[in-house]
Amino acid sequence: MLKVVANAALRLFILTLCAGSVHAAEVEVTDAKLSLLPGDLPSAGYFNLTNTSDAPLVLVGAESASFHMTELHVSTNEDDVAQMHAVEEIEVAPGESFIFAPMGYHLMFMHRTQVLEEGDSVEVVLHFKDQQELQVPFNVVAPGAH
Ligand SMILES: [Cu+2]
Repeated sequence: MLKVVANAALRLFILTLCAGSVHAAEVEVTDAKLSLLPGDLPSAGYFNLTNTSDAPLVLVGAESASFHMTELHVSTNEDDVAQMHAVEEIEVAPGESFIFAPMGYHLMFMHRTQVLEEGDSVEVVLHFKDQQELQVPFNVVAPGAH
């Protein structure tokens, strides 16, 4: 019994104090960053998503009160032409991680609703299949910062 209580306290500790990192029962998000471009250019969200459950995890979208529109995107490079496409959903197998990174999968944040600058934290809600959702703070960084 004591051990269970100790574990619960530790989880809460992690949740509260580790910026850019959130641990929930079945999904773990780490290294959440929002790469901010000047003006009202779209900004990209990068993070690592780990499925710690024993069932497939399906990300179906995201939203943030700081932007009017947020989409799942993938960057492609066909015949040396860089393009982006919207993605309907991303499935992560049990125990696997999926990395959102430059030149690959990313969240695309469009039309900000408030002034943002480096060092800010933006709350993003990740939507999963079956109505599950997870709120994650993204650290606002300069483009190219890692
Ligand atoms: Cu994009």
